[in-house]
Amino acid sequence: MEIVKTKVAIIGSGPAGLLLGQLLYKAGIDHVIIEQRSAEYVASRIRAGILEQVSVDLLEQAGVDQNLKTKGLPHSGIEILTNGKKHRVDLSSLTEGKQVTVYGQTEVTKDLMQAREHAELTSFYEAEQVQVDDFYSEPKVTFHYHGKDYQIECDFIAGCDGYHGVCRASVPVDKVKTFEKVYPFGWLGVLADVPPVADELIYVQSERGFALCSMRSETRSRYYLQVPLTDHVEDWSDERFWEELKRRLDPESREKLVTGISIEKSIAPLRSFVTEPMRFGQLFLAGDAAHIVPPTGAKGLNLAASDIAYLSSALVEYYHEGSEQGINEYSEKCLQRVWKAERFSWWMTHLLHRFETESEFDHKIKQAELSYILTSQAGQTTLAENYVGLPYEIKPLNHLQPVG
Ligand code: FAS
Ligand code: PHB
Repeated sequence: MEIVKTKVAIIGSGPAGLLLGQLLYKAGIDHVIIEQRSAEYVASRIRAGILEQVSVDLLEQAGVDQNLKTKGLPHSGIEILTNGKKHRVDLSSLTEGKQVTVYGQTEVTKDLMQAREHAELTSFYEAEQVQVDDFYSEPKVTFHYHGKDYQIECDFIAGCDGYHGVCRASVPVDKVKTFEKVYPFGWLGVLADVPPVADELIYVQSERGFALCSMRSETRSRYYLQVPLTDHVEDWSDERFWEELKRRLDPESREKLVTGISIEKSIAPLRSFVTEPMRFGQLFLAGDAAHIVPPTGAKGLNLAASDIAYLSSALVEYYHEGSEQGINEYSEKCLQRVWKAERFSWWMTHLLHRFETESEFDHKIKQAELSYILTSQAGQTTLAENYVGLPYEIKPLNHLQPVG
């Protein structure tokens, strides 16, 4: 058994784990990352596409914003298409100049992995049989790696291992409460090297169901269609996808749409999920390990970032100032922001998707709500301030050294 001692053991090398690792490195705090998949697999995953301003600021503090600054696309508005008519929500004018940045999660992950490799930090990829133990006393992580058994002895474990990870599953059932809502449809996503249909995102509410026109760059587009949970990706040829998307678009967008061969196509289920609390002794859950949102509000990746802002600040405060205040407040502070993002993501999903079991009255009420939101300054402001991201309640991470 190979024994490794460190301060923080991070389980999972997705955006949450990698960002935490980078912020701990900048604060001079020793840590390791243990990941069950290969580095190639992690770097190839295609998921989110929108970064809140606070997430961009955090990536800048982490010293990994070089590509983001040159390749990210700042967006000051979004379009909502309903009843065949597009309505622009001017995010920036409604939020004193805030905006979002279009920059794929895949790129964020690659930038963080590149920084980690450059700093020659310890990561165990393709770790097997990962287990977390004794996180109420003397935390340990055991796993099998390259033919040897390892035991990490640490002060803290950061459970950044996603919805299906081992950390939340290792908490005694009487210590944890979960809240869940599963939606009766999924999102069929297509990535294609074709120019986006518009300069900004178009969220589509149509009688045939929800659609989303997004992008990754000026030459690469990301589109989604609401599909029944019974659908399989094999049911959807590229041609069928593009024809259905056109049916949900307005005439102008239909005319402008450039179609092409999909380079990625998948169906993701939608759920809302929250774990309370998010701290168990010396084990902290962060990102998808603790919560899931339907992607309609573009919050998943951004919530992972805000958890990591709070957790890295708490750990820096503990090791640099000997204070446990941040650690003790971690769960409550995260959950304040998590539940607001859960509400917003549920609300956007409820408003823009077609629910087969919806009564005609409920449908009329939803149409009236959307019409109010799009024609009222107050209504558009509530949408805008949630979409660009609510502020963190956190003091700046002022213990960070410049990255060498
Ligand atoms: P992740 O799931 O990204 O990373 C967890 C890591 O832990 C993985 O690398 C996993 O291999 C590893 N792991 C799991 N179990 C382990 C174990 N036992 N031992 C070691 N490692 C383990 N969000 C949006 O905002 N917009 C979107 O459009 C969007 N689309 C999505 C599509 C899909 C199919 C999915 C699954 C999610 C999508 N999300 C979207 C949400 C997504 O972006 C997450 O919020 C984001 O990946 C969260 O990052 P992490 O918390 O790091 O979790
Ligand atoms: C994406 O580009 O993948 C994306 C954008 C906005 C969303 C969800 C996904 O709300």
